[in-house]
Amino acid sequence: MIKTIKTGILATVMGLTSSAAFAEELHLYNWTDYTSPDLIAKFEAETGIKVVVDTYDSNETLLAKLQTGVTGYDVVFPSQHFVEIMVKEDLLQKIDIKGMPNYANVVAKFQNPPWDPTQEYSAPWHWGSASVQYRSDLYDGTLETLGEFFEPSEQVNGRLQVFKSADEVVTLASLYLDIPFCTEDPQDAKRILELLKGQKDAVLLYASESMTDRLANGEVIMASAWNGDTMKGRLDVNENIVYAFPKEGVVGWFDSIVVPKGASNVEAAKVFINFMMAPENIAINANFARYATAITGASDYFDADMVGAPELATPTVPVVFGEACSADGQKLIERIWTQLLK
Ligand code: N2P
Repeated sequence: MIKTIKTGILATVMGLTSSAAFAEELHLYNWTDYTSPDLIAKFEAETGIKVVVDTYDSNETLLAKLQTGVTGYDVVFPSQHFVEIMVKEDLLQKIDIKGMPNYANVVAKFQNPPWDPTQEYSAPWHWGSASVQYRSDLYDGTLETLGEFFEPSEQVNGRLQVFKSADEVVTLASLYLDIPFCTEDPQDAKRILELLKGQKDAVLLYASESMTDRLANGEVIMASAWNGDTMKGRLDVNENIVYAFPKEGVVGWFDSIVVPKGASNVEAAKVFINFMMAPENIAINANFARYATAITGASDYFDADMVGAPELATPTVPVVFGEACSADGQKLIERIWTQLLK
């Protein structure tokens, strides 16, 4: 191990970045715009492990990939209800997360979370919410209600981007219609589908990537959103991009670090998980992706923009976390989605 670390440090010092310079590799599969290049550089320099990052757009894409069997990925980042689904489907490895030196840094209320009650599979990454964002200089409203998103005004017609994810869209629509998540009632499903079909006429595209670019160039003036991505867009690209906390609420999520079955670099994955539970490391990623953490002391390393950011403020509206649905509930969601996009 000492030899490995030395090799890595030497490689970094000499500016060698080809994989041949590293003794080990780690393949990450993470959401788009969710992995800080500075973080990866620090991890590689400190551990001598070469990191390769590939990206996905939704929990569904990640799940489908894992369901194909061996993927070549060592570490992936599902949201809470998808951790539960993946455990049930036997897609994840048990990892001794609680035995790691940095586990003590996990905020007590986030230890042994409901989706992994003995914390044998998942370590915290970031958490946040899903809602809607808009260009305050191009849109007349303030998104006080989700009705402005699901039953948009003429101004938004053809300038609306919606996530390409049944889970993300159906949960938000359920909040608007006051229908419980994971409903098994076909009448509820019918109401959700009607709402989404009505919205579809105004939708320019369904996609869970590039919302910021399209908002910045004005191609869309309203889009599905995760709070940190909106903050990143506001700071890095256009100051008029606003994250909404509509009165019906926002959808909460908590993303975790897990190791798929079939991963070939499990030891390197463990080093990464322990590394990410150190406050100074997760904070590098928070300063990049603009999301909250579950690690004690991380905020000591936050940059000034993180402090008091409106996107990260505790919302005054309900925050309802997505759940793993029963087979019947899941079937209804899939049926709504297929009918909508056909
Ligand atoms: C990716 C952030 C997505 C997090 N930019 C959604 N759980």
